[in-house]
Amino acid sequence: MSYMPGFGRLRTAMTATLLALSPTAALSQTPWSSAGPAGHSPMGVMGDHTHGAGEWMASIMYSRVSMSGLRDGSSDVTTDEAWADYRMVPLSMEMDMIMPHLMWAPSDRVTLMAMAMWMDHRMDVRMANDLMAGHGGMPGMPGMDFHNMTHEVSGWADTEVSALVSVYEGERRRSHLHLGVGIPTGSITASDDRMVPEHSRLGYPMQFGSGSWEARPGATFLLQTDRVSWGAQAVGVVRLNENNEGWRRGPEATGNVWAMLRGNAWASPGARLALRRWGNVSGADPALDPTISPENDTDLQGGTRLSGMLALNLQVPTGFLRGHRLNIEGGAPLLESLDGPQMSRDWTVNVGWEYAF
Ligand SMILES: [Cu+2]
Repeated sequence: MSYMPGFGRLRTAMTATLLALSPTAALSQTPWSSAGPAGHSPMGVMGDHTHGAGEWMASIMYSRVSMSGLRDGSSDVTTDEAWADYRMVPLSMEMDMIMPHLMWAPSDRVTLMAMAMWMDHRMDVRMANDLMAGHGGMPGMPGMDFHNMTHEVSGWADTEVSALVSVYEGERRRSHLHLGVGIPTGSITASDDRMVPEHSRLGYPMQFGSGSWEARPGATFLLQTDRVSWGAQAVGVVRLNENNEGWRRGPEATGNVWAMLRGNAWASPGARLALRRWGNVSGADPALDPTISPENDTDLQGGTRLSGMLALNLQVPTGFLRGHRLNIEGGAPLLESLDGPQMSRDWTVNVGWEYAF
């Protein structure tokens, strides 16, 4: 057709116009990719990625948090100092969580997610002898007006269902919004019947649930280079109603920034910074006397914590276990400021298995 002057130019212009209008024009960009061990965030970040239409992912995470000692602001408070003001003082606490987690994408744009949490909390406390019920109680130490005991509670905590909606895709980057709802499936009336009935209910940190319906909005931004998968995420929790016991947990905000090294088909080491701020309780549970323990005081529940975590994501690239992921991370607070006396965190470990199909 080169003998027709002008046609070539016309054809070039038409092709360029068609390309610009076509939805496949975006394919000339390199999309962000969830493939490989660096394609997922460190284990403790939820809703970091979305799935393609029709894809499912099953996951289960085990998490342990270890806490000990008390803190007011960023200063330590000793057990004896707190004992001067209270008749029950927390000494240490271990929290185990098992979280089954299911994702399903009805379309490329929307991924639905459901997460349940089974928890076990064990808290050692120093307790005044007169808080102990007469029957079957542990006797106090001779000559002491207190003894130590362990409160243990286990059960299901609150459940989350959410939609992750893709809002932007560009050259090796993408972002999605989180539209989450917290369902109050966790107990807010856990108690220890070894204590006198009027004080047997356990404090706010030992209750698994919020007892409230919750809005959990958020946003995630992902960016890849040849060497690194970067991510940033902000998620909030707002309790929408006062619970049946007359109180409401304060709002929470969590910000995460992470980086996972790319380039190996099996393993990706990485790191994350997590900043969390959570508010005090409003209202109050009349069964919790704040003069007995800081755990019962609605004004001693809030705080801010910046944690540093090291992560290792593993994925099986071939064979019959192809696509299975095992992610591990662990870390500790770098900065912690608490409305206290409140128990201080020592370390956290998250281990999880994930499989998309
Ligand atoms: Cu997934």
